[in-house]
Amino acid sequence: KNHKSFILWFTGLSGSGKSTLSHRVEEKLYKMGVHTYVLDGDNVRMGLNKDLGFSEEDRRENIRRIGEVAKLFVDAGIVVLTAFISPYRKDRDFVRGLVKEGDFIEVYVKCPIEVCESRDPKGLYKKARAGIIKNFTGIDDPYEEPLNPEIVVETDKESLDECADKIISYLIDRRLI
Ligand code: GGZ
Repeated sequence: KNHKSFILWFTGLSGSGKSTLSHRVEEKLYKMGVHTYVLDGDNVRMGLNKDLGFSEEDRRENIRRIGEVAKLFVDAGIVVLTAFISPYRKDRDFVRGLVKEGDFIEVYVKCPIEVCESRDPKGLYKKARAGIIKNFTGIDDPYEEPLNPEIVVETDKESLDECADKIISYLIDRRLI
């Protein structure tokens, strides 16, 4: 099926649901015949970016490389979904500037930190509170909320499918898919 290629850039706190949501959106796109690829911590921080940690500079370099890779996927005609905290506005805007106007769609996966912390699937918030992990986003490291994201989903109020459908509708409305 012919479709445009672009980046769906999910940003939000650890435990907000970025990775789960990006994979659900991918599943829906696949069923519509859209060629996609998801970049997330599992396939990027384990490989390409395994030399990087969580300092401000390393997070910037993490996002920069992911942005460059995402751009290559877009060149190849693939819809790329990325799921990284990407806490700094200027780093996200850097990636926005890498691609054509409209090809960077910022999805703010909004969720109160209390809810993310109560989910704590990997026990990382607990470790951050205990001081075992330092510079943890939302605890002792910043998260800069998007000011003008193309899409906002609230994962504490909407179901996974409602969030995914909202994103699909956005893409259909703008004739991107
Ligand atoms: C935030 C951390 C940290 C620190 C390890 N701060 O819930 P997770 O586990 O699976 O997702 C988090 C992931 C964040 O990596 P990103 O590449 O998305 O971050 S960034 O965009 O800021 O570069 C979390 C885990 O790694 N993790 N230490 N200190 N998250």
